[in-house]
Amino acid sequence: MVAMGGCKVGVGVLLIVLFVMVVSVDGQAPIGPPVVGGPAPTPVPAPAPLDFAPAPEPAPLWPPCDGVDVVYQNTLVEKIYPFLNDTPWLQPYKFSSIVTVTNMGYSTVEGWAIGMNFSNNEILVAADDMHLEDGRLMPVDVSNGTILTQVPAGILKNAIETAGDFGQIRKTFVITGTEFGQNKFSMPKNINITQKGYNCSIAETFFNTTMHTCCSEPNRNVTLTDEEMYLPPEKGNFTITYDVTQAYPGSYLALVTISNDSPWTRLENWNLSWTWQENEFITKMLGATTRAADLDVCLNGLAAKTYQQMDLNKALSCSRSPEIIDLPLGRINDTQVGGITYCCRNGTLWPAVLDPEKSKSAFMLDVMKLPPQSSKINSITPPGNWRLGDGRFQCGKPRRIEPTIFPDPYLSHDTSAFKTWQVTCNETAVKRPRMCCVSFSKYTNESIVPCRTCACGCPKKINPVCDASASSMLLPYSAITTPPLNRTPEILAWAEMNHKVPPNPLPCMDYCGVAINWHIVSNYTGGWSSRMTLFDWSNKTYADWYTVVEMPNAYLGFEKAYSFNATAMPPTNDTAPNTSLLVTGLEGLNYLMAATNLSAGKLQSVFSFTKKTTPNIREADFFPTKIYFNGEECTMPEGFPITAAASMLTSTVVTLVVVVMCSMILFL
Ligand SMILES: *[C@@H]1O[C@H](CO)[C@@H](O)[C@H](O)[C@H]1NC(C)=O
Ligand SMILES: *[C@@H]1O[C@H](CO)[C@@H](O)[C@H](O)[C@H]1NC(C)=O
Ligand SMILES: *[C@@H]1O[C@H](CO)[C@@H](O)[C@H](O)[C@H]1NC(C)=O
Ligand SMILES: *[C@@H]1O[C@H](CO)[C@@H](O)[C@H](O)[C@H]1NC(C)=O
Ligand SMILES: *[C@@H]1O[C@H](CO)[C@@H](O)[C@H](O)[C@H]1NC(C)=O
Ligand SMILES: *[C@@H]1O[C@H](CO)[C@@H](O)[C@H](O)[C@H]1NC(C)=O
Ligand SMILES: *[C@@H]1O[C@H](CO)[C@@H](O)[C@H](O)[C@H]1NC(C)=O
Ligand SMILES: *[C@@H]1O[C@H](CO)[C@@H](O)[C@H](O)[C@H]1NC(C)=O
Ligand SMILES: *[C@@H]1O[C@H](CO)[C@@H](O)[C@H](O)[C@H]1NC(C)=O
Ligand SMILES: *[C@@H]1O[C@H](CO)[C@@H](O)[C@H](O)[C@H]1NC(C)=O
Ligand SMILES: *[C@@H]1O[C@H](CO)[C@@H](O)[C@H](O)[C@H]1NC(C)=O
Ligand SMILES: CC(=O)N[C@H]1CO[C@H](CO)[C@@H](O)[C@@H]1O
Repeated sequence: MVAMGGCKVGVGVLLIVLFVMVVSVDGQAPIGPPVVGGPAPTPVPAPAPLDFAPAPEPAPLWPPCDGVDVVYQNTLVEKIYPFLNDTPWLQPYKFSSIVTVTNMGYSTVEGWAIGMNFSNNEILVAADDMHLEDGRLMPVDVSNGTILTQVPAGILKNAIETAGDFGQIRKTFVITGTEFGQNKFSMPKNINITQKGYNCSIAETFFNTTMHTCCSEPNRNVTLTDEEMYLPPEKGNFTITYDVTQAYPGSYLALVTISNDSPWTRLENWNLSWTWQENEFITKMLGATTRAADLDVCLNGLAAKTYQQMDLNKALSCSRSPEIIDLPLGRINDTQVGGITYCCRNGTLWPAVLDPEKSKSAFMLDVMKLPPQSSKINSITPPGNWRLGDGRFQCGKPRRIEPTIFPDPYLSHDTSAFKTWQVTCNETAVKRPRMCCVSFSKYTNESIVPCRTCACGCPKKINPVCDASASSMLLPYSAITTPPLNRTPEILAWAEMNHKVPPNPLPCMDYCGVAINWHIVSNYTGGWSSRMTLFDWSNKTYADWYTVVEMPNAYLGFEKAYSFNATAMPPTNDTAPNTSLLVTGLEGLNYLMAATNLSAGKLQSVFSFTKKTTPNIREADFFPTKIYFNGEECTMPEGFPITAAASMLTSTVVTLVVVVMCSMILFL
């Protein structure tokens, strides 16, 4: 019995020892690492796995994100006054958290916003430079969730574009707020970004204080700059850029720049109009203004309902298709209405070849958005149906291009527009009446090949009746200073002298405001010279006139102009040869005056050419193929003054004539 009893005790001791051993193993478990195979996370909440080097210890908490990675990390929960010991569920606590958004995808994310769902009656008190997307001001009750966004709209560039520069691909901000009844951890129920097309995983919580989600991109194409979004810029006669420089939830600032890229067109009194696509309206404009305010559109419409706090009587234009005009030169330094680089040109846009400084016009506008667009910072629709000038130009649709970079002269970093669109406008081929014509003459001929009949269009009813389709009749050179409509007696006398029977009715006149005569003054062995005379028969004075004289085969021999400033017209591309002279008035001769008392406003200069560089120059090459006056093409005459007489003269006679003519010209 005793032996048996001793045996029982021995088993009992063994069991106890075993039990103690088991207990001690269990007891160690919470302190040591959980045996799940593989290394364990450290108790310190780890940030997002930003290090792509071979995984060191500790292992990442979540796999690397392939889109936008969002981490919410609660850093502080602290009891604050009043202390409510009897009703702990009403006790207020301060909480503070760090939110980190990192773009780990291929695409650039623009105008992003972050959504957070709270559950403890949170009141948001501060969030660094983040703002509520709905425009409410902090402190604000966010118990039903909230969307925070950067104002002006922020951009998270992609790592590929920036070589992984965290300064550009990541945004970190701290939120601070108050919550009730929860005294350990303050976590939202969910967190994600609201970017259209992105798909966020359900947010997971780690160590009670860190929440993470990964929002994958709409598509994962490898693109350096978003090719689907940005179109290559186009060239046109006029290029307009619409740069959204700053975007806010209900409004945005846009900089509009019109560039004259045409070879020789000058646009005067420009006006620009477009049609808003989402009922936007303009509250303010710098560097330009609108013709009509149309405030009733705002006051009686959606704008008045949406912006009840705003005095809409102060809006600049509520028109759906505002018409925008330039400001006078004197406003350039006026910071109230002007003060924009390239603004206030009195509506004149010069071709860049004549003056690159004056070939651009810019203005800035403050655009208010209306629902449903107004709540979304990222949702910006550029205006459509663009129209420039007087119908001469046809404008295309706005095309999204890569945001414009604005060089910063003071800071080391340039700034970029938030979004940029481009519109090109081309001169239409539609025929308009010309405003100028050209006549040719030559020292060997006494008559002029005059401007064409109805060169600038004929009025419907002309008294006395004339023939609008007949060829124009030769003029004696002396008639060139007679007003075109008074030339009939001279034309008839000249016809009689030359034994020609004039047609009945006579051909009509040219009806051009500006007539240009190209006269060959001399032709000798080594060179030749010509004289260009501009006549203004209209009542309009042309300030800062310019002409383009196209002479493809004579251009190379050009030496100098005496009273005008003639320079090479830059060719349209690098491979095209120079063919034209750009002619402007020298100081004091830059006004082509209106006609007075039956005499024309007149300017003239002699041009000299050498034959050295153009040995094979033919007779017709002495005359321009085209002339443009102030960018407008002139009607050329029907033929050249060609006579056999010239070739019969001996070169000594020619030289003599040259000397005589040249001295005459000097005294003209
Ligand atoms: C939250 O939603 C409820 C139900 O829709 C509503 O009654 C309450 O006013 C909302 N609270 C806030 C602060 O918006
Ligand atoms: C973000 O969360 C809200 C509510 O939790 C949900 O309605 C929305 O679809 C989510 N967005 C994305 C992109 O997952
Ligand atoms: C880019 O992604 C879209 C949608 O996933 C797909 O349709 C398209 O073919 C892709 N393009 C390239 C170049 O891979
Ligand atoms: C308009 O642009 C086209 C091509 O850009 C050019 O060939 C043409 O000469 C331009 N016309 C004028 C009048 O500027
Ligand atoms: C504007 O200011 C600039 C520089 O201060 C000055 O040169 C220019 O004459 C001013 N223009 C006008 C129209 O006041
Ligand atoms: C501005 O343009 C208007 C209209 O074309 C013109 O009458 C005025 O003389 C111009 N002013 C200046 C300073 O050029
Ligand atoms: C203007 O001309 C350019 C070049 O010829 C072309 O690329 C552009 O699409 C044209 N724009 C319009 C509005 O026709
Ligand atoms: C200039 O002439 C045009 C027609 O040729 C006329 O309509 C206009 O009234 C005239 N202007 C002045 C100021 O005389
Ligand atoms: C002539 O015109 C050219 C180009 O427009 C300009 O650079 C130059 O200064 C002018 N010369 C004179 C004497 O006005
Ligand atoms: C350059 O201009 C010439 C003449 O206008 C044209 O024939 C040629 O095709 C142009 N070359 C290019 C590369 O645009
Ligand atoms: C200029 O003179 C040459 C002979 O020296 C002749 O061949 C040529 O046709 C003349 N040109 C004109 C426009 O008279
Ligand atoms: C202190 C505290 O509430 N800790 C919790 C952290 O989260 C785990 C689950 O992941 C809970 O079991 C703990 O109670």
